[in-house]
Amino acid sequence: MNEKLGLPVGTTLDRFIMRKQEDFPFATGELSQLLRDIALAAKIVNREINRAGLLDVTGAYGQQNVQGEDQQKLDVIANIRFIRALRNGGEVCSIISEEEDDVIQTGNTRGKYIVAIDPLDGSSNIDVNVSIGTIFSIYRRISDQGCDGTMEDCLQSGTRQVAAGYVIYGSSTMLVYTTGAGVNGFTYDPTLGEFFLSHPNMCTPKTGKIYSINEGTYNSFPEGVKQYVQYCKENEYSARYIGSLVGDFHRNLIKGGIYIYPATAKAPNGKLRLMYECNALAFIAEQAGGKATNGAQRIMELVPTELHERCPLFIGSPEMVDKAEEFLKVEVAVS
Ligand code: P6P
Repeated sequence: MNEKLGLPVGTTLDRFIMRKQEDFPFATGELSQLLRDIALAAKIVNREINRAGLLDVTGAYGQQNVQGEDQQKLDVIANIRFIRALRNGGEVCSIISEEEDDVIQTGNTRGKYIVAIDPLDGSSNIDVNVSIGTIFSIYRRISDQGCDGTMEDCLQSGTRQVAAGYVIYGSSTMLVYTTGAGVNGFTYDPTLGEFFLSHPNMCTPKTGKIYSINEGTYNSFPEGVKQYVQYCKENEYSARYIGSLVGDFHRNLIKGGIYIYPATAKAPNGKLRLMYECNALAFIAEQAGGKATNGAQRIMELVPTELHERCPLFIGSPEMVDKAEEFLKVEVAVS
């Protein structure tokens, strides 16, 4: 009985960040503080999501974002929470948000970092209690401190990310992030208001039997994607698609699988956004041993030209992404 008394509660996110900072002798703590600012906003958004049915925060906000998508009330709330946390934290000079047409200048002209964020992805699922998420990328500014961030600061390739991650508001709330030295997952304990390390050194299986794609748009898929979907059916893979990228990605990261959002008739460049969805998850996937491409090129090597540009996404277990690309190459060869 005695051995059960006083068991350690585990490693908090704060302590983990501080320990990792010690691994970077020249680290001055700004990135650590920035990660804490994101975690704080995630705790606040988590609280509002968990009470969504009790507060008047479900349903449509009544406006569309720059993407022409109907904003949900929680989209707007999450956007406010993350922008406020990043502005007040002082480490970020500029923010690219799915919910904002233009770059948000925080006024922190000494801030060394840029954040690209989807404050609440999959928000159409809020009203039906399906997992949703926040996705973020962190870049170091290129321009000198002392002024607002520039467009060059904002439009950097994914290979220049210094950190990236997501929060999944699901059966439990988790924050999963990388600074380029592996992927670690933290589970939120609302009774203590802390994230605790629960998934150290996350590695994705090299292959799997789960494929995630919206087959409702099958008829307009590129031929190679149609061939790969048929290959999955012939091999009796499991089709798992919940309409929430973070939920599908997180499941596939742990169990092995592939998520595909290809070019379609309705979305000729795919639906997902390069700066604040694809790059962040590509960094996580690669750091966990996975792969992320647009069907031909590594996502993180794509050179962005617009804040809200879209790209096709093939992401997950490396052998599954390779197999999908084999079918796409055959399509190109015969076309
Ligand atoms: P569709 C949510 O809007 C989202 O950006 C992702 O979270 C999700 O995977 C995808 O779009 C769903 O799109 O066209 O299949 O409904």
